[in-house]
Amino acid sequence: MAANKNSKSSVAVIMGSDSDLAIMQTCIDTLKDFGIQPFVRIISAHRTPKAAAQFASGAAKKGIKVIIAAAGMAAHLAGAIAAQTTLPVIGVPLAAKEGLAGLDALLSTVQMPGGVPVATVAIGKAGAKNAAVLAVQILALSDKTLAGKLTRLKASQAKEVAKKNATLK
Ligand code: RP5
Repeated sequence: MAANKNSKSSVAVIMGSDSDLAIMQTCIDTLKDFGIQPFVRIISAHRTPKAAAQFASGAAKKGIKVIIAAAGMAAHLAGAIAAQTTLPVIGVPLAAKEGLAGLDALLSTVQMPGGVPVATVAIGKAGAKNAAVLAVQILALSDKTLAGKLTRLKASQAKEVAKKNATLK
């Protein structure tokens, strides 16, 4: 898997199961496109609750600035992490094989009680990509190089749409 042992990563990407990796690879690859090597781990709120609490409470000390947490089904991972840290947490709801097409995970991730936010993105691949871009946007507030890369991403997306539009008859 794309995990690395670099404890200096500014972004952590954690997921509830290896079955989430196929989708979350998009998130990892997008971060790498911005030059960010994420700290990647499989941690489950339900199957490894102690590891989840330990990771969340120690993340800031490791130098992590943003945590992306993805899970399917009763997706409590992002919320459980947010409960233990003041770092921004981005939740990615996933459509698990035995789940309810991701709607179960979406509601479990987004419906946090007041005072414990999880910035929740869309279900699946688009959400996985947006989680990475949102993490970069947070980091770019104090990083001009990342801010420049974001500006270039927006410009290339606009160019892409214009190109598609131009091919319409
Ligand atoms: C969640 O349960 C995981 O995030 C995964 O999306 C789902 C199913 O996990 P597996 O049974 O495939 O390991 O905790």
